[in-house]
Amino acid sequence: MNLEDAAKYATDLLLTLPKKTKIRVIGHVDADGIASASIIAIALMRAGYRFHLSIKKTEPNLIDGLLGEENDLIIFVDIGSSYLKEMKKLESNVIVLEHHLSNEEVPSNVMYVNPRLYGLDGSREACGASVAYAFALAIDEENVDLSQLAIAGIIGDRQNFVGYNKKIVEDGIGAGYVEEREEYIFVGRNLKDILENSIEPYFTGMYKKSVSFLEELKLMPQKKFEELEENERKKFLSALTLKLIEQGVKDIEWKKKFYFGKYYGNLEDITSKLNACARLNEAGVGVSLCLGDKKALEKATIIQEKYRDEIRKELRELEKKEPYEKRNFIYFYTDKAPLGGVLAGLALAYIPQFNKEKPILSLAYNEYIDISARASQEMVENGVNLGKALKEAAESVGGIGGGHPIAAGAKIEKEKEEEFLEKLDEALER
Ligand SMILES: [Mn+2]
Repeated sequence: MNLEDAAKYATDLLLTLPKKTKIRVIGHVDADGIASASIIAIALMRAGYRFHLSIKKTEPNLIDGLLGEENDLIIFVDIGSSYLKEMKKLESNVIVLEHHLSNEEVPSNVMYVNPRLYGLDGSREACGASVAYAFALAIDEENVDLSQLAIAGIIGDRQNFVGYNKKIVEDGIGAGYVEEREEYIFVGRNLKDILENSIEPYFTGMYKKSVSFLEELKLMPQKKFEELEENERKKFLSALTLKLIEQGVKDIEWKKKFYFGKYYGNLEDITSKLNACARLNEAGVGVSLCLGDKKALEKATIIQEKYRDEIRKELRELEKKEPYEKRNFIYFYTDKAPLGGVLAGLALAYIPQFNKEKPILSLAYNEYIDISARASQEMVENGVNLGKALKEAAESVGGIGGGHPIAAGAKIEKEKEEEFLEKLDEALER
């Protein structure tokens, strides 16, 4: 059996139900989760079903929260792998469309569709939105336009366009809904804005000296990137390359392959909007955006700007800080828990004193300590597995943890901080 067959079986379960059926959809609160849930929502609407959709965090009482509801079918998408056993408690049939790892037994009321069961790498070759797309396509081949949203999910989870994900792009392009274009990453922005506000890449110190930087190059700050003469563009990009090399950045790319969706425009930008909506507790706006609501697009643009402002503000603070260092990782504290992972990744990539060729952790004090960890691709290739290490270290001090080799998280009691950091150092040593 392959992923498509499994998706087909799952849709058989759905399509035997009458249209009046009460269907519950639960998605995960990130860009992939919102894209996934939206794909399911659109496919259900088109098939004439009514449903109730929520975007949820991974939280201990998620299943208990559904017990009082009367549902005929519950569809979990991009979430659910860690609740399989508990789903026995649900009285309805359940379809789980997932790509996260699980070792739990699947109860008899649950149909579990996960690319990992069919020889695909669930961290690179298929994400939640990919599985949702397979499901939507099995309902009706006309749903091929939803490849646009699937691509947003793939970008959101930073997966590759290989395996099943490759098929999705080919579907989208083949049906005329997706276009691939190589473009400079700075198109549409003026030079001052690029220097001061770009996040990927992030230029350290530039918020104070962008104008003098451009004066030295004899370039007009307000000129748009695409208005530069060829020699000016070369001059600008070589100066920026030099700047990033000074920051210790390894992967420098000024041109990139972008996917454009017929309904959505630049899908990387849509992903960034969905991500901002997820992080700033506005997942509903993200879903409406995917459903094609024009007002939601305006709102999401504002949310995206707000989110980027917050990140830049925090990065400017981090520039002034020194991280703490253990043998096998470095760490820093932040009071912005939802931004922890993003900040760790960006600091690792762009802020010199945070790039010690070791994994990096952010610690945020709440009721508990929320921990986010990031590694580079290179570290993962050399054997680092943050998901495994954080799970082991967190569980050894009574907390929870897990994730992917390159990005993971944990939650521990405040008084366990030192012990956790020691255990993690040991786990990463191995
Ligand atoms: Mn996902």
